[in-house]
Amino acid sequence: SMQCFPGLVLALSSLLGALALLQLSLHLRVPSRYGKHEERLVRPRGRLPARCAWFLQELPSFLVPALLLALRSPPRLEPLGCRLLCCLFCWHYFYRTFIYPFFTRGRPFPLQLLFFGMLFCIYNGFLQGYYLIYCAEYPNDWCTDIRFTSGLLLFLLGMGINIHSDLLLRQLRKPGEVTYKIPQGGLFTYVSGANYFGEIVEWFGFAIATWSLPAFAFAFFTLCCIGPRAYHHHRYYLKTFTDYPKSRKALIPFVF
Ligand code: NDX
Repeated sequence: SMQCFPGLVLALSSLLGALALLQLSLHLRVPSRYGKHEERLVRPRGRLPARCAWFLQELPSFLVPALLLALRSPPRLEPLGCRLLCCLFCWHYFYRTFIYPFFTRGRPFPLQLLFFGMLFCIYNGFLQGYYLIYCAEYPNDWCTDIRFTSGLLLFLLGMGINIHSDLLLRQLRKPGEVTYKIPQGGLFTYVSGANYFGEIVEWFGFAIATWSLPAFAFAFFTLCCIGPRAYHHHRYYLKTFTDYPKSRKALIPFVF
């Protein structure tokens, strides 16, 4: 049966950190080509409806850790800390896989990115699940540790912001519509990338609560992946809408 190989965790986490830097260097100046940043003429074919695409892409991030958990011989997650933390990860991806895609009104998603996105979700789902199920060890009172409690609070706050902002974006369109409008309300009052801000807060909260290398690597990847994207969204809005609110920032309220 499976066991913990600390060297494997270190190697996979380092590679995730390296992917984050690669992502940053590739997409700091040019955004990932999906959604409002896709050049229609360059890749007219090879897209999947947003619903299928987001479902397929995010499914492994739910399935892989859930399978690892189911295959684990009992006691599955002896310390309460590990059990709760693995469930938090699965909970987010349950939302992202089984709820978010069924309500999205997004444009068709490029197949090529879907493929890489899926690979990424398999990789990260395995790393986070494997670490929490086979490697993590917490003292019995981890649930009352300041890292666990503050991290959990940040995670919940970030998730709340992320889901609420996803909802506000969705409501900008009627079913079948594909145009872009100025997002209003919630944290969009302060930033163009409110959903991204929520997601980043969420994964840094998760990293603090698990106090683990894999989770910090993933939080860093999230920052490098959707941080620049928030900036590109912001530039797109400023370019497209002359009446775009001047005081709105790109990602972090009042700061950046
Ligand atoms: N999926 C994470 N890199 C990504 C897919 C692409 O979950 O090879 C990262 C994720 C992947 C990426 C993923 C990883 C890196 C990849 C990349 C492809 C290439 C890249 C694999 C896995 C790669 C290397 C080389 C390093 C390996 O029509 P539309 O779609 O624009 O409509 C949108 C709508 N909307 C509006 N509607 C009306 N008016 C407006 N003004 C509107 N603005 C937007 O709202 C959408 O339907 C919806 C949301 O759009 P948007 O653009 O705000 O968010 P989106 O980027 O689509 O993300 C959706 C949610 C969001 O909550 C976000 O926080 C979360 O997913 N997310 C997204 C990306 C990554 C991620 C989380 C994470 O890293 N944790």
